[in-house]
Parts: sequence; structure tokens; C-alpha cells
Amino acid sequence: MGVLNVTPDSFSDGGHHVDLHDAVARAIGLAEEGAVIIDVGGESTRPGARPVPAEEELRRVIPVVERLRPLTQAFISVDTSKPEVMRAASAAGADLINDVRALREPGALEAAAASGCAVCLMHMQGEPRTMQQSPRYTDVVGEVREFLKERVQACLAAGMTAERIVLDPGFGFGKTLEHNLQLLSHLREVSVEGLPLLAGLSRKSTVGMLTGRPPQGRLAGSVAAALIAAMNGARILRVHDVAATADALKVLQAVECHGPPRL
Ligand code: 8Y4
Repeated sequence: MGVLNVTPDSFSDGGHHVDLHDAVARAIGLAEEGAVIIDVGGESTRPGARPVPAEEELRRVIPVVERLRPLTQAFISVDTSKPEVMRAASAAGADLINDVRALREPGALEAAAASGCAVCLMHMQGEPRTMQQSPRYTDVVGEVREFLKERVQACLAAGMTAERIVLDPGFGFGKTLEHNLQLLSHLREVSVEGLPLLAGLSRKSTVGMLTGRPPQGRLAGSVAAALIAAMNGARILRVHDVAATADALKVLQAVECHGPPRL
């Protein structure tokens, strides 16, 4: 899964709006690099980020989905927590709703269920504005799994089928370095009902803290983290650097296909 940010702070023409042609061209580029899913996001979920009104998110995201849809066979994911955006994205041809709030906003569960889209349910402790202030768990792996289990039950109760659901521990979302490392090393235990896992570590502060590098210098650390996630059971990797991650996965897949050595 390649990341396509359509927020003016991360992707702009130098003014205050996102350039549609540039965003679509970048999405096509991610697909050419090997992304099977393009994750279009118009809401900044970085620590400390302010909420974005629905009209603004719709303006940023929906035109990109509409223009991109006929140009690629890649799955289109929309990173949103808002029911209005879920409905419009689905109507514009999106395949997946990637919700960092796991469909907990009023109306989101119903909108996602009615959309027919797949959903990614992510764990987050707190809200983006304050989530990194004092993350606390007694058993981070168990608590994240219990949260995801409850959200899966809510989705099934809303009429979704299990094959539409992907789970995500939410690296960096209300977690310390220690919490993130525990989740990465015990990733398989986070899943419930054998549902596929998505992992997003690309350029995040976990990689920054381990390497001492700023976001632009985190390529090698991010590829390593993605590969470890894949080896620990992640089926989808949300990354900025698709080509480099795809190469690393080719190496892993070759080893996995080869199987254990026969002595
Ligand atoms: C530098 C670059 C530093 C990016 C931080 C970041 C996830 C996600 C995000 C994730 C799922 C981010 C929307 C945070 N992370 N969705 N979204 N899983 N499913 N931060 O881990 O990339 S945004």
C-alpha cells in the first residue's frame, strides 16, 4: 500500500490547495513502483494535528479518487473517519476504507457497511492531537487485540462479512517506542479470527528513534521495519517508498517459496 497524502502541508502547489494532476500522477507512479493499493488521505493524523472539516476533506480526496479510478487497476483506499467521506469515496470508486478510528465515529460503521468497501480497522489510544502525551498499557499486545476483536464484532453486527476486514495495530498511534517494538515483535498475536494484518511503520518516529534520523533519512530503517512486519505476519504494508519495499519483499518471498532446506 503506497501512501498518497493530499493534505496541503504534505502535498501542495505551494499555495493552500492540493494540485489534482500532481496527486493523480503520484498515485500512478506508486502503482508503477509496485503498489497494489493506493491510500489517499486528506486528514492529517500526525501527532498534534488539528481536525479537518468534512467539506475540506471531501474537496481534497474525492476528485483524486474520481480521476484516478479509470487510470489504474490498483485498489483505491481512502484514509478517513468521516461517514460523508466514506459514502462519497465509495461512490467515486474506492475499494477500501482505511479508518484510524476503526469506525467509532457516529455513523461511520453504518456508512462503511453500506458502502460495500473493504475496511481497515486500526487501533489508536486517544486522539491524534494528544495521543503521544502519555500512552499507557499493562499488556499492549493483549489490549490492542481486545480492541480489534470488539471492532470486528461491531462490523459483523453491522452486516459486514469477515472477508472485508483488515486489522492494524496502529504503530505510533498512542504508543511509546517500547509499545511499538512489542507490537512489531508479537505482531501475529494482534490478529483475531485469522484476519489479515496491515502494518504502517514507514518513516515513523519508531524508525526515527532507532536510527536517529529525520523523516527523509528513514528509508533503510523503514524498509527493515516493513520486512520485519512481513516476516511477522503482516499481509499489507503501508509505505511511502514503494519501490524499495517491493524489492525487499521480493527477497523475502524468494526465501519463503524455497521452503526449509532439505538435509
Ligand atoms: C513521517 C511520516 C512521520 C508519516 C509520521 C508519519 C497509519 C495509517 C497513518 C497506519 C493505517 C503517518 C493513515 C501516520 N498511519 N493508516 N495512517 N495504519 N491503517 N505518520 O499505521 O504516516 S498516518
